[in-house]
Amino acid sequence: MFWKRMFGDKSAPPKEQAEQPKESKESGFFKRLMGGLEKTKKQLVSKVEQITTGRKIDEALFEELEEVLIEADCGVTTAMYLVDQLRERAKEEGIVEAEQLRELLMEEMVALLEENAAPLRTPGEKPYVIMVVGVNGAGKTTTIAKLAYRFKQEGAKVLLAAGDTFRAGAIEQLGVWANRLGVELIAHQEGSDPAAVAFDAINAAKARGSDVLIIDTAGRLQTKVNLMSELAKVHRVVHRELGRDLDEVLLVVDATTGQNALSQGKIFSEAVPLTGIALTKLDGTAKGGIVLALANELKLAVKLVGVGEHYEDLQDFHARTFVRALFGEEEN
Ligand SMILES: Nc1nc2c(ncn2[C@@H]2O[C@H](COP(=O)(O)OP(=O)(O)OP(=O)(O)O)[C@@H](O)[C@H]2O)c(=O)[nH]1
Ligand SMILES: [Mg+2]
Repeated sequence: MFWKRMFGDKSAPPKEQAEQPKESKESGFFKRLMGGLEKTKKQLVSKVEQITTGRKIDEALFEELEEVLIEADCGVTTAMYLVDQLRERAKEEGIVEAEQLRELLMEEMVALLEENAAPLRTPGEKPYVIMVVGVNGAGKTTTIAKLAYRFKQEGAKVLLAAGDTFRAGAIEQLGVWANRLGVELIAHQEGSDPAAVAFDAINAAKARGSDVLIIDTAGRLQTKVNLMSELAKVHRVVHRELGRDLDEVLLVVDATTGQNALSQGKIFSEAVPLTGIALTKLDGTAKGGIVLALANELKLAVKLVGVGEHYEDLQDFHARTFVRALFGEEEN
């Protein structure tokens, strides 16, 4: 596993986890992903099927396809790109039946996503530090809990930093997760300086020999300049105390927000050096096409996807698995 590769299997995962047969767990993951993508599937794949059934390829068809992709929030640029690819390949490969475009569309989606994909960085030095940023309510704190759960299962010693000192109840929320998951927490008073929390957290992680430190931050609209510079300051302090780059600076994006996600990606990456995206709430949206827009237009790797509120509902993003799940095809 990710963690053991780096630091060795020094503490065995809890029994109940170890006893789960691996195979059923993995196909369970796939089913959950598929279930989570149900709405996007209806919006996108079912419509692609409708317009391509029993039809010959013509220009009107390509235009309809483009519209379907835009409605599923792939974004105009990306929808046009994908349809252009299809047009070209249909011509090159002499395809006339519209139904054959489905397979090509899947291939093109996978290619686009793979080009910009990357897994979570492999741990180098201890502590492995993840800073989590994003707009209000995107799912940052929940994603942190899910990550903490995962690292703990892998035998890592996890420390969380309650860097959202702004929203009432935010510190308690992370505290409840820390308790439930049995991981440590660094927290100050509500209203205190988030950079000071981060400072303490880094030094506590070093002193306590934590394997992983995950830093929560307050939700902020990307348009609020002062809040964005506060975020840059928190990052600067962490970077300085750590004496190297953070392992991950993850932008958490709510998949239901649609095209605004592109503006979030652009502006947050001007404030802090984003290393990837965690896309949440894919289970509640018909607009999962945003994954394609983010990869294509921002060149930011979607690394994780959230498909539910439970702490197990976080998955590594795999382009091929994602597209297969979207099209409702079990992997072989
Ligand atoms: N369905 C679903 N809900 C999610 C997912 N991720 C988070 N949520 C829910 O989204 C809501 C907001 O989640 P939080 O983790 O508190 O979001 P946040 O970004 O920390 O919010 P602020 O700290 O207020 O900015 C909660 O009700 C979560 O349960 C997901 O993948 N699927
Ligand atoms: Mg939060």
